[in-house]
Amino acid sequence: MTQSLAVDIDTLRTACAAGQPRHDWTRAEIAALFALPFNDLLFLAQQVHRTHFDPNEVQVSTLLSIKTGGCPEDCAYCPQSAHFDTGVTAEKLMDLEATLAAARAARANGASRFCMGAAWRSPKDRDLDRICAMISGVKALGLETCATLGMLDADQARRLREAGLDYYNHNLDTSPEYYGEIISTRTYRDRLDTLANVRDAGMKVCCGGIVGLGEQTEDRIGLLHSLAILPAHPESVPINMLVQVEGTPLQGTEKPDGIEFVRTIAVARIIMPESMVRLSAGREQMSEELQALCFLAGANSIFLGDRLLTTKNPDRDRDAALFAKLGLEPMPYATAEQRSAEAAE
Ligand code: SAM
Ligand code: DTB
Ligand code: SF4
Repeated sequence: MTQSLAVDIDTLRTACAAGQPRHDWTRAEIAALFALPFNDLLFLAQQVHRTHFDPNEVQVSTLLSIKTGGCPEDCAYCPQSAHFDTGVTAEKLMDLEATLAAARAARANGASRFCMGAAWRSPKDRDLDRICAMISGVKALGLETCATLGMLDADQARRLREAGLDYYNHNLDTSPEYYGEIISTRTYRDRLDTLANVRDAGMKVCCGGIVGLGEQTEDRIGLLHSLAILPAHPESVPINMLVQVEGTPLQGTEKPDGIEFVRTIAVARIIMPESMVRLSAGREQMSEELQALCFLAGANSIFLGDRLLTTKNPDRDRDAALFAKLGLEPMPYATAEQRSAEAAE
């Protein structure tokens, strides 16, 4: 018997609404979700969201650039690449005390997770001692730890895990087909290999992508498909809206439609029902209404604090006002920790 490639959307909707994770998604199914009438898509995303999460809680992470600029990679979106003149100057790895002071401030401001980012292709073994000390120090403050340091081999991943690293962020960014248009200094396979090393070392995965790279809907489908067919769904899925930075090749790229962005969030929520979906970079440029639609579509995590790595994020007062208007609460640390423990079982 030949199998039909056509997707029966009513059957798919009924199956999705139950909120059970699957790893055998086809691109055709994901495309069918993208093509749903907007109201139907958001309703389905809310149904799925409510099977696993309190719809009024948002997990809050704070980001710190511990090693800024001078990166040898050529990611066309990134202000930290040494290939482009963006005005970001290369700095050395931050010292331990300054990092811990930033983590204490983040905790005081309600963050449950502290994410340390470095503009590296991959960490040098000589830097890992200080990185491991930072991780242990942040963990001792009672925060979840996350790092994004570029590619890792199996041994580096193991060392980070032993130091207490909970999450590793490593994005696929876009579809496998479009990847080569954006980055030439590494491959999709390299990214998947690092993700496997992170998993094998026992860490949780934070992996997502960017909307606004000049990609087509097909590439957003390809990105979400690559994430959803991983052996385990990433526990965190950051969806970034490109922050356009003067000097990068993508400066001036046509901005994607906000509704397309919301659709991307909603489909991520539906196909990875147990993951935290992070409304990540780009909030500074978004209206309150667009952010509210993203939360309605199932986003339940943000970066809080007036800086991302090198670009602006909304300041705390603006986010506090938005949370108050929408009746949102920061996810208590205990809940975030408990969810992480459950996911690890
Ligand atoms: N160098 C490491 C790496 O690439 O994995 C870690 C830091 S890198 C800045 C982390 C992620 O930030 C990238 O994978 C990309 O998804 C996101 N990013 C970088 N520049 C961005 C921009 N201008 N707008 C939106 N997201 C961006
Ligand atoms: C992610 O997906 N987005 C964050 C975090 N992971 C490391 C980084 C956004 C960077 C935006 C550009 C900048 O501030 O330099
Ligand atoms: Fe380097 Fe990461 Fe920026 Fe790419 S995204 S240039 S790897 S810091």
